[in-house]
Amino acid sequence: MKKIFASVLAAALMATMSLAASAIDFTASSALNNDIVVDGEKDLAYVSAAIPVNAEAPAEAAVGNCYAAWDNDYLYLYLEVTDAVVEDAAAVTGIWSDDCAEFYINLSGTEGNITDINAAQYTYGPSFPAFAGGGLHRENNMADCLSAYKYTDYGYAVEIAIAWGDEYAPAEGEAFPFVVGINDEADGDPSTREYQIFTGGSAQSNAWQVADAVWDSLKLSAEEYVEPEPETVAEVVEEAAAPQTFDAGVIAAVAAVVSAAGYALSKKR
Ligand SMILES: [Ca+2]
Ligand SMILES: [Ca+2]
Ligand SMILES: [Ca+2]
Repeated sequence: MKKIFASVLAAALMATMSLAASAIDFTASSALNNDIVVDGEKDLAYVSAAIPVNAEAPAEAAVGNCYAAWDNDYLYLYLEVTDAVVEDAAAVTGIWSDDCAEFYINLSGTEGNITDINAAQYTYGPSFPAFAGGGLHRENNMADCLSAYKYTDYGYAVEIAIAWGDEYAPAEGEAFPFVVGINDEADGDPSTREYQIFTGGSAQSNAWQVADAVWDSLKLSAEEYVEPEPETVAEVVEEAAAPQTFDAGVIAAVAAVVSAAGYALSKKR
């Protein structure tokens, strides 16, 4: 009897754990005090932890790391995709069966079909002339969104800025349902998709239709890029001396003396 109870308990625990594992909390850094340029290059303002897009991915599938940031106008998303074979621009037919990324947001505060609530799927890939996807938020705000891509030695990178729209006011500490997916065309036939990999795994494969509780989430944090401290006197002296033929020991000694003098001076004041 005890044994049965223990195994039932274990099963219940496993179910709880797998449920918890299906929705992941991610973070967007603040770009309120830093500029982001939507150009396919990773800006310094993307300081929050990478959002891995690799759940349940077979070894040969395209996977990626996404970085998110926010300001009062946009949600910025920069995604580096490792894709062994990225189709030529000429082969792109432009929809979900090609090499591209899918970014999902639900700003409605409720669950439902993404065509009925303030939610969206923004689909974008290398050589895409515009966003594909769906949802009410996309319909209302696509004209104000920005996008860029570049091909890289590991695959490609895409960067998009999703305009928040009139119905959502971003604020530090706010969180909303969010998913990232990667479509991978891998067999030379752009009419078929070989892999589709999400942040939350196969639980997200219906995200293109329904925004529900299995979506992951994104929190707008206060984390931000901070300029490094100005160089110390010792570092400036060291740099100025570097191209010359002075002995390194002499330079270090001079730097130490200057630094010590500065310290003594500041102590006297
Ligand atoms: Ca950029
Ligand atoms: Ca591919
Ligand atoms: Ca294919």
